[in-house]
Amino acid sequence: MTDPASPAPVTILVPGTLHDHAISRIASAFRLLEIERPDASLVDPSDVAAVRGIATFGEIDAAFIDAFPKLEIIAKIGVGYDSVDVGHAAKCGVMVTNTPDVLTEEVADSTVGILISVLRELPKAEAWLRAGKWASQGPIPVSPLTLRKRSIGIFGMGRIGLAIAKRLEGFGLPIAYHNRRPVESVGYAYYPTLKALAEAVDTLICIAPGGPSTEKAVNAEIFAALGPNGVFVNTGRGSTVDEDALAKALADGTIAAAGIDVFANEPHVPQALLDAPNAMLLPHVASGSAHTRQAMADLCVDNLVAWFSAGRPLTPVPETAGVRKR
Ligand code: NAP
Ligand code: 8YV
Repeated sequence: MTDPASPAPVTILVPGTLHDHAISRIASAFRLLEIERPDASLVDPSDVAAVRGIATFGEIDAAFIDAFPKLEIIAKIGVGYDSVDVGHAAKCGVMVTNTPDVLTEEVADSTVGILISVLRELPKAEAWLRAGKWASQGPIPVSPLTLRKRSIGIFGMGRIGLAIAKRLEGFGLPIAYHNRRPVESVGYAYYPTLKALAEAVDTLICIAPGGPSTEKAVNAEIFAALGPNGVFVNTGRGSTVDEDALAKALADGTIAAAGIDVFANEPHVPQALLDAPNAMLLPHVASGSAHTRQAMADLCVDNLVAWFSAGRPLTPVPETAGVRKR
């Protein structure tokens, strides 16, 4: 693709791995420049001034943004964009886009699946069968926990939180939530603090964004409030949880069990969580079906195409919604 205002093909930089479908669409619509990781020294000096867009799955910091004087847009695959220094991008007049909505139902499905798997110990039951214990020892002991009669607390009643709530409402369970502000259109019980929510429920689902405002918000105090019948599920961000406090709460019975899809320092998982038999741990898979990842890849590239052809992306993040094409 060339910009109507300048005849040279637009160069899009991809630092690190990206979805194959996004790569092939970028390569056919733009000039694709790939580097192994977001390190500006890996870009040939003759290409630095050509880079006008970045497409990424991962981290983009202020120094990387500063390295490209003609950078106009960072298109993130994923709805969460805590890995991008969006404040710096906004200050530099660089647009940032994400991929909301197209993954909402998938992530909500996965979250409910994780909750039920944790409660009914489905991974342990499968391991029992595969180890031949069903034949040699008989039925696996019944699961101590159940979804029945649980009360659900959702930390982050946004697009995905609402989709999770609707599903669990269909299971006949009471729903409450915590956000910084109540959502006018929903009738679920609102708690102005996370602690008050944790005290009121026995099942806490975190689907809030990462970043400074939620850093370690789920900590020892919250686990104590959730209590010994408490179950914690996190499909939001790992940075939102004090992982040491979680491991301790699982080990000493402060809470009963957890299902964790996201970690503070991915792909590294704390040993204390790996050692917890009452934790189900997943490698950040909540949006990870071929169908949904392709939709995310398409929206990422559609944002680039819309920016360079019409000067307006489809899904800007709120912090850069006011950035205009120079
Ligand atoms: P969203 O529509 O923006 O919803 C986020 C919700 O969190 C909002 O209701 C917001 O309400 C609340 N929130 C934000 N900061 C908060 C704070 N400091 N304290 C309390 N509540 C806060 O986003 P979404 O599309 O539902 O996505 C949510 C997050 O899910 C993403 O940011 C991402 O981290 C995670 N995610 C994970 C996966 C995965 O694969 N595991 C996949 C997709 C998304 P207020 O602004 O009123 O506080
Ligand atoms: C992605 C996610 O797997 O959308 C998000 O915020 O966490 C997931 O859907 C992740 O963004 C891939 O980088």
